[in-house]
Amino acid sequence: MECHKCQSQGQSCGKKSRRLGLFRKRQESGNADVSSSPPIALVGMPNVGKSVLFNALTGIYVTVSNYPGTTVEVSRGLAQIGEQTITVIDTPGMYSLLPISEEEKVARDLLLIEPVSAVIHVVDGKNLGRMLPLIFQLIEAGLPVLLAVNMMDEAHRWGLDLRQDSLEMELGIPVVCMAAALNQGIDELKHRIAPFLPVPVAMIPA
Ligand SMILES: Nc1nc2c(ncn2[C@@H]2O[C@H](COP(=O)(O)OP(=O)(O)OP(=O)(O)O)[C@@H](O)[C@H]2O)c(=O)[nH]1
Ligand SMILES: [Mg+2]
Repeated sequence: MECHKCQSQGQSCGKKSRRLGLFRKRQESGNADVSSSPPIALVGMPNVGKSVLFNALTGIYVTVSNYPGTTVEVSRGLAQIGEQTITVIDTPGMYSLLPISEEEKVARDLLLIEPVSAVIHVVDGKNLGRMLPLIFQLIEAGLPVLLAVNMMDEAHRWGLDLRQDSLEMELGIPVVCMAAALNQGIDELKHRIAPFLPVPVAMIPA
């Protein structure tokens, strides 16, 4: 996989992605958890752009570690959302909250066992219908979900458009259209995440 950062700047440095350990510096597990707020989790089906979005949201340092008791790698990094620095977790691709593979089980456990401030469900804007069952499962599970409709650059090329307001009304959750690989929609996504985060203690009036 090529370096997403350079692709998003319209260049190609020829580097391979962080997943191969060459793009970002690895740290020992735990160093990135400077935020006291529960993390934000990126979830969604395989190949929808979760890791590209993770790279766009997080800084230089990420931790990559095996989920306890498994061989499944989970990346954690820090994102600046408004005043807060918060941990973001990039989860393995999942089709359903009812897991079949080990990867899906890890993604499910990351969502349901530990508290999360927000869940960003990343979907492919070209195949929204296919993604709907998981959207409903996440909402029904009572998770604090935002929908990131990614790959809208390709969707537009296919002549598809999305009525963001209508979708928000129908689903009752925030919806952001984006193209993470082109760095489009990242700021709006951060803006929509902010209300999900606990107010930092220092900002609560005495
Ligand atoms: N055109 C376009 N391609 C994108 C966009 N976001 C991601 N991609 C491409 O989609 C492919 C998959 O991206 P990943 O970030 O690896 O997807 P993922 O969801 O992390 O996949 P898994 O880790 O396998 O679950 C890559 O080739 C990306 O370059 C986008 O907004 N537009
Ligand atoms: Mg990924």
